Amino acid sequence: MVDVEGLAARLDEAARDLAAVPKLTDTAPLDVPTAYAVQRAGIERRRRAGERLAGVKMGFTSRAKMAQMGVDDVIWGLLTDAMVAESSVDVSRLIHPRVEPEIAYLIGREVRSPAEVESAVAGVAVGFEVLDSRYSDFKFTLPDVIADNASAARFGFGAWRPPRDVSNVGLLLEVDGRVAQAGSSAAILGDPARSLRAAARLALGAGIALEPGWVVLAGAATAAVPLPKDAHVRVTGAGLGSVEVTT
Ligand code: OOG
Ligand code: MG
Repeated sequence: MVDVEGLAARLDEAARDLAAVPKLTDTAPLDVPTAYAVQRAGIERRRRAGERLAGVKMGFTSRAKMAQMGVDDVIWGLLTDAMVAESSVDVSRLIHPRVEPEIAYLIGREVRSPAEVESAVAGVAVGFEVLDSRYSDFKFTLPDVIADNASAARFGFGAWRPPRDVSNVGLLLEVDGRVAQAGSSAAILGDPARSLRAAARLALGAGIALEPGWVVLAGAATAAVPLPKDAHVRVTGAGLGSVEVTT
C-alpha cells in the first residue's frame, strides 16, 4: 500500500523548506492513478490551508517539453489562487524555478461537460508558467511529476482578449531583453484548443467542473528556461500582446 497522504506531505514540506527531495518512485511503487491521488491529496492540503482552486494546467502538450523532460504523455494539474503571480515572483521562495510561455484561457461559466468548454471561454491571453519541481535536479518519471502537481508553482497572464483562433500564435520568451525561446502555439497538440478540451475532460473525469474565473494553461510550446533572481521576463504572443514579470 502506498501512503498517499505521506507522499503528499513530503512534497509539501519540500516546497515549504525549499529542499528538493529524491523522486518518490525511488522508494514507492507509484503508478499513474496513485500519482494523481497524491496530487489530489496535495491540493486538499492547500485547500485546508486556505487556498482556492483557480484553474487547470496541462503539461507535456508539446514535443519540445516532452523532449526536455524525457516523458511522453500529457498530464494535468490544478492551479490555486496562491500561485497567481501579478508583476513579480519572489524566487527566494522557490527551489530551482524555470519559466515557460503559455497560452491561457479564461473560463466564463461553469463547464459541466467537455463539449461545453469552448463555448464557455470568455477570453484568451498570452501567459507564463513558473515551474518548480520539488525533486532533486528537476528529474522525475511520469508518475513523480504527476504526484508533484505537474511542477506547478506560479502563473500569470496578459490582458484577456476576446476568444479567437489561437492555433498558430508566434510565442517569444525573453529574459533580460534576450530571446530565450521562440515557438508557435501550433506546437501545443497542433492547436491549444485540443489541450483546452482535454483539460475539461480530465478535470470532469476527476469530478472537478471548471468554474467561472478559472484559468486553463494549455501547456508550453517551448522548453522552459531557468528563472534567476533579478530577472525581467517578457512573453509575447503575436496578436495577443505580452505579459511581463520580474523576480
Ligand atoms: C512539468 C510541467 C510541464 C508544460 O507546460 O508542459 C508543463 C515540468 O516540465 O516540470 O507545465
Ligand atoms: Mg506549463
